[in-house]
Amino acid sequence: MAHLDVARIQHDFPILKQEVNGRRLVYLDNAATTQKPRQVIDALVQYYETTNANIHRGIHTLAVRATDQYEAVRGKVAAHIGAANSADVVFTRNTTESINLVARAWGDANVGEGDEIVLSLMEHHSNIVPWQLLARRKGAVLRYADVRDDGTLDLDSLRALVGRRTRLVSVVHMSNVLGTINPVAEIAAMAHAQGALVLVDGAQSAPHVPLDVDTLGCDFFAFSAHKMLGPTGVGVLWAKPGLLETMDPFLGGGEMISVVKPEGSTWAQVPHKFEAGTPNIADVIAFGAALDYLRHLGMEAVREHEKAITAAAIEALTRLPGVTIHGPRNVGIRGGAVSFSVDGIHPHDVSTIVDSYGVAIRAGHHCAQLLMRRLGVPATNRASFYIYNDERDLQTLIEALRQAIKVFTHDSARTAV
Ligand code: C6P
Repeated sequence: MAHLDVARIQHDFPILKQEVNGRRLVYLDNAATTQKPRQVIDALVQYYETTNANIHRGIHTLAVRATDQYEAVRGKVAAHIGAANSADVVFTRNTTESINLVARAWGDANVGEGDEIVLSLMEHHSNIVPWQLLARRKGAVLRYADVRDDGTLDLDSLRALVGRRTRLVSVVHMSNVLGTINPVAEIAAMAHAQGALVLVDGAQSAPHVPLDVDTLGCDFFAFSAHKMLGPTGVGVLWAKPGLLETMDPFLGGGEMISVVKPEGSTWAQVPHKFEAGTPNIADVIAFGAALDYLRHLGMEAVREHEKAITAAAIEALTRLPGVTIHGPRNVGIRGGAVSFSVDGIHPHDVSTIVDSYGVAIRAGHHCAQLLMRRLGVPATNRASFYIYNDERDLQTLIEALRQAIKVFTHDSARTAV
């Protein structure tokens, strides 16, 4: 795992210095949200101590400074995803809001009765429920592509669903449960051949893999700052050049208008048309520090580090008795969210026991109930890795799991007697 200087990175994360339950904190719930480096925390404090002002309104010095800093982050976001034009980047609250924005502002105008939206069974609820609401409003139909037993998306099933009535194909780039990275470019070509647009839920890919929206070929790309070292409360929606201009606003109010008259209003230029009201200025600016941090590390190095630790995790978990991994084994087609079940132990119990060793993992349905049903499990455990996790973290997890298995095997043997 020589791709990143992990010891140095760990030093940047104040939260990792603490003990939890008397043990060194091992934070392996990065798919839920990542920790924040000192640089991001400092950016927040510095903004409030030196700059705080509302943006795009005042012409006083602080207002101009805040506006410049906020707008500069739009450019950093564009660079992170390989977008040519920062005006195609809209700030939202999170991935969920970005997808809802598309469902309302694009969906209401472009999806009608009997039209179809194609999703997959590995979607997060954020990429299901907004489309269910749209389908209910419009009388549209949702179709779900299957997931193969090996945790990859069944492309044949997807191909069979995409047709003349398809208006949108909306898929996750990297599954938050299986870790699977979907072949988005291939899916986009398939959808475009039928005249459908493509939304990619990049909540789990934007933090972990080098991105280029042109190469992905999608029309919309959505993600959250808090899963990539940034603060909570900031999301991104990117749209292909020209697309936002064709869409109606999502929310109405200040900031998003050009002229307001009693009989109606005209809209501000994009992206401001989609940023109604005072935005989350401080957190967007601190997100800029997170993007700087990742740029300095290099996303190629981030990806290589995660491939190495994920491969080691899969190997170590496979060797534990009674552990089943859900998702592909090949780290070339997957990221670092590793879900697993332990025979005879409820995921919540596993999580509670490893927590007593200072290890934070997630247990539950991971907001992916359709996938849980497809996997035939009510819930899973999930360890998810990031730039500050190392071999020692992995060994602590494995040791804690070994103890959990021992406790439960011992207990059930006692009960049987
Ligand atoms: N997944 C997890 O623990 P928000 O909450 O809007 O920032 O992100 C939603 C979201 C959308 N798509 C995918 C693929 C995601 O993983 C998430 C968030 C977290 O897996 C919280 S449920």
